[in-house]
Amino acid sequence: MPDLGAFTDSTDRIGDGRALASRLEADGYLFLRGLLPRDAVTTVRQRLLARAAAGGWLSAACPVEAGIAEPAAACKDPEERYMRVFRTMWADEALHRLRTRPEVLALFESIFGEPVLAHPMFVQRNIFPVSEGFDFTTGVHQDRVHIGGATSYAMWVPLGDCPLEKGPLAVAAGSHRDGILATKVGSGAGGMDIAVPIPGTWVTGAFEAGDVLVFSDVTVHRALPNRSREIRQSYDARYQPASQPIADTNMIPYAGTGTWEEVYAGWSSTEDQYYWRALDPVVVPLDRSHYERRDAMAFEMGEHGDRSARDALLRIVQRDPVAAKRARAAALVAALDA
Ligand SMILES: O=C(O)CCC(=O)C(=O)O
Repeated sequence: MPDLGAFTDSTDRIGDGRALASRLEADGYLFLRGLLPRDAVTTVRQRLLARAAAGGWLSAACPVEAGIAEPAAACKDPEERYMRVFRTMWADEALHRLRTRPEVLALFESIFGEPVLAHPMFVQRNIFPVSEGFDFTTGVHQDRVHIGGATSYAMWVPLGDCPLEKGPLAVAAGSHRDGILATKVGSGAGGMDIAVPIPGTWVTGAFEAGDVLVFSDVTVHRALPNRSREIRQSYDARYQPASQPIADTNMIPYAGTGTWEEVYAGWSSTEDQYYWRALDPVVVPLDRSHYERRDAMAFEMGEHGDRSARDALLRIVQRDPVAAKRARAAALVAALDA
């Protein structure tokens, strides 16, 4: 682990909400071993691997349960060849239920001292190994600018064991104390990079199935490169006190996976569907000011032929609600690629 320290293990604080909250407040993260039952996690892993195999993502020479990637199939969100397989994974009912297991809700309720809202939207990631022509390692970022709403906390969960070479998450401990850091157009999450020196101390660790990492929406984090032969599968879900506002973008299914009706269509039971309705969340518009700044910068850079604006422009094409903006960004991407 060159340049990276080891996570502080907070497992012995589970059940003591005050102790967990004070560690979270001090370090900006909690590393908890065995919060989830190993077999619940590995069951979801097998379900998703079956879909990965059906989609041609896994080496035909190895057993499906080994999760060995087929290098020629390497793809990433939001390419259509990724989305074709991913859509079926994101809709998996056992995956959805893992996020709202009693152990998880009890953990956050003990920290918040009130009922917890698990965000309906969450991310499931399938990271192919790094190769000469492929690298989809998550760059350095904070979540707040993308998640909005009131303060929320992510839980990052690898679906299976995740040794260091398979690319687990790393956090900059203490980086949350500086709040939202300035961003600039870049190739990081959402076409943005952090524009200032990263505060705090980088830490990481090897995960076993069932281990989880909790961190605040202003804790700076990134992934390590996946240098294994396996696809690194994980999910990151977000949680907040149920009384606090949530941004509208967290109330809909992950981009490109359809409507809730479509997501739920293949489920064997209606249990846990629309679970958030009982909490009657206060929904507010996403604060788009960070994206607006990124977009103004990206348009100007794109118009000057600066290719480093390409990721941000693509993001506008994929996700911006305004059609005219999407068209302007698409024209600039085409011009940069010409
Ligand atoms: O899993 C990854 O590669 C990135 C996860 C992440 O950025 C997050 O949980 O916010």
